[in-house]
Amino acid sequence: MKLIIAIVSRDDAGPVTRALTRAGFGSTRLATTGGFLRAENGTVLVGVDEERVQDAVEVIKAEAHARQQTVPAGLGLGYDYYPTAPVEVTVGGATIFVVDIERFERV
Ligand code: 2BA
Repeated sequence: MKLIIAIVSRDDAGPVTRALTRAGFGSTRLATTGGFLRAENGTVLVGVDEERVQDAVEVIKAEAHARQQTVPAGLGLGYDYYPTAPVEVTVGGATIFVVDIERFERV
């Protein structure tokens, strides 16, 4: 058993979880905040048998889209870095981690 942790844009979190449900995967959506932009994003947890990991990742990929996001001038980004002009960064489609699950139970 594996746990997929997929960080997606807030706007994509709903479509991702709906598509996972349609494809027969259980999922949980958490409201999270990115450390760099400090903007709300979404984290989707999917517990899945090892042989279905790639199928679930493909579903997530199909629904999670890359976006350009602007970091406003003057926003403190850590390390004493305060950009003096707006900075464009590409966010997503999805940041995906796949981790081993030692034990899975529904009680
Ligand atoms: P944020 O931390 O808000 O990062 C948003 C975007 O800002 C990143 O998009 C990347 O394009 C840029 N960025 C992040 N850190 C940067 C830095 N030190 N210098 C310059 N640009 C930087 P993505 O890479 O697609 O990441 C989207 C979100 O995924 C992140 O939002 C964060 O919530 C999560 N994430 C990304 N890498 C992670 C990691 N190694 N561990 C945990 N969460 C991660």
